[in-house]
Formats: sequence, C-alpha cells, structure tokens
Amino acid sequence: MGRDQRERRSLELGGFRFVGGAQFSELAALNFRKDVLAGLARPQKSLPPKYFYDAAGSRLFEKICRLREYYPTRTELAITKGHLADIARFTGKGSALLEYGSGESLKTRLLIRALRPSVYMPVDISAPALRAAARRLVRDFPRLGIVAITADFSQPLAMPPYRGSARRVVYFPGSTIGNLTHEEAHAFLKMTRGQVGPRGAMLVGVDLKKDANVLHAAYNDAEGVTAAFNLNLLARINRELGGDFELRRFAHYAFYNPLAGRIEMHLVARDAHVINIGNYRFSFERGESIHTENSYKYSVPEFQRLALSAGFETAKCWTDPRGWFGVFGLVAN
Ligand code: AVI
Repeated sequence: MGRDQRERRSLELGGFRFVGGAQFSELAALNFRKDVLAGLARPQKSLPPKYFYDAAGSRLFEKICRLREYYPTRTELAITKGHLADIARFTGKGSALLEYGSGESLKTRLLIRALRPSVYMPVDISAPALRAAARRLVRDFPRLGIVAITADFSQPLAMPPYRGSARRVVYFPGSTIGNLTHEEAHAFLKMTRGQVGPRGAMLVGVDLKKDANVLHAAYNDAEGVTAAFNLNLLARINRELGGDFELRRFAHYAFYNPLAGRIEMHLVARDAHVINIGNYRFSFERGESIHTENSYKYSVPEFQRLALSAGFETAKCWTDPRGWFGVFGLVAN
C-alpha cells in the first residue's frame, strides 16, 4: 500500500493529520511585519483584521461571542440547531467537509454529528488554535478523519490532497465573509467554487442588514470587550514587532456606515504623537485613526447576487424570525 493510500485509509478510519504548521508560522510572522508597516504608511492608516486573532485576541473574541449585545453567534447557532435535519439533507451525509475556521464552535460539532462527513478539514490562520481544536475533535469523534490545515484564506488555497469521491462541501460560518471587501468576498467564493467542483456545495453564515442601533450596540458593548479586542492589535504589534504603542493614547471607535453597508472599526489617536516599530516611525495627528476592520452586512438578494457572480446558486436560505442572520445553502451552478 502506498503512502497516499495508507493515509487515506487511516483518515477513513479516524485519525488526524496536520498540514502546514512550522513553515507557515515563519511566513506569517514576516507577513505580519510587512502588512503592519505598509498599513501604517498609508494616508488612511489601516491594519488587516486577520491579525486580531493571536492567543489573547482569540480569547477576547470568544468573550465577544458570549456578550448580550453581540447577537450573530447566538442567532447563527439557533438557526443551525433549528434546521439541522434540513441542512443535513441539503449537504448530504458522508461528504468531505472543509471548514474555514478552527472547528472549535458548537455549530461545527452539531454539523459533524448530523452530516457524518467522511473527512473533516478545518483551515485556520492560527496553528495553536487549530491543533487544540483538532485534538478535542479527535477525542469526541474518534472515527472521524481530520486534516487540519494552517493557512491564510485570503490567499488561494488548493483543496488538500484528499482524493475520495465524496461530495465536497465548504462550511464558512460566523459571518467572517463580512470581514472581506466585496471584491475579496467574490474572489473567496470563486476559490471555494473551484474547490468544491461541479457537484459541490457551500454553507455560509452571513450577518444581514438591520436597524443600525442594533449593529452599533453589537460593536460597542457596555463592558468594553470589543474595545479591548480592537486595542489588542496594538498590544500584539508591541509584543511581536517591538512596537511602542501606548494603548491609553488610542480609543476604540465603531460605527455603521449605511452607504457602504458595513460596520467600521477604528482606533483613534487621543493626541498627536509618534510611535516606533524598530527603525520605523509613524506620526499621528490628534483624532487620526487606524482603520482596523470592516464588517459588511448583506440583504438576502445582495448576497445571492454575490454568490451567483462567483458560480453559486442559492438553493436554501435559513434565517431567524427577526431576519437578522442568514445561513445560505449554495450549490455549484
Ligand atoms: C469574526 N467577525 C465576523 C466578527 C464581526 O462581527 O465582524 C469580528 C468582530 N469584530 C468585532 N466584533 C466582532
């Protein structure tokens, strides 16, 4: 039996393979530095939101997901629970399930239980988060084959070398697609359309347009957890790149921009000052901001159009009674 065959057999019987750990981490560190220096040199300073999720940021994000004001996590979970049988009928059982995210969530466990995938492939930018989540999954689902892939999904990713004939399904929960610009979301959906092939499908969680006050509260919680999550990006630059940001000199600022259909998060300088990252210096005017995140909100037809432009037809859209969140069942068209 060749190596490929042996690996496939062991994955079919349950097992765990980790792809892309060490080299990816080195490259990720270099990219972090490059992206931070480039982002802070722009006229509108900006930092990519994917860098929120170091260990401290991931813990803060978990806390956000439990906040009273932050409805998306709860709402998506309720939709998934309420329509689980229908979702399983839509994807079919025994598929090869590729998830963009660490696979840590309750939703993933529900899906794995209901869909019984032949192989489960979580893709995440954080190797430690992925490893920990995959270990827990192996314990809870000993017969499940798992291929955990460390990768940055803003870069093209080929379907991992699993050559089974099972239907390929991509799962992208949490409305993370909202953190991409429309162009990036289009490119991402096109990539996944290529990954799933002509018989494939995709399940994607999308935060829908709603009252701006509800959105505002979700990104400006009373406890200040979202503010801490936002500021942790500067703390991470200090820790990993030797920056000297003083966090108290920046304020969290988040608002809904109705024309662009998105929440914007910024860090605003409370006074004029200069910061250093190694040999690089960046000056801030009082009130100048670093744009740290967009979180796009879609209407159902807007998302359907976006999916269609990338080669997916919307076969299903499950929503909650208030119409705040949608889980879209897409099929290759
Ligand atoms: C991960 N992502 C979908 C979250 C969102 O709502 O855009 C990240 C987040 N930012 C602030 N709160 C939560």
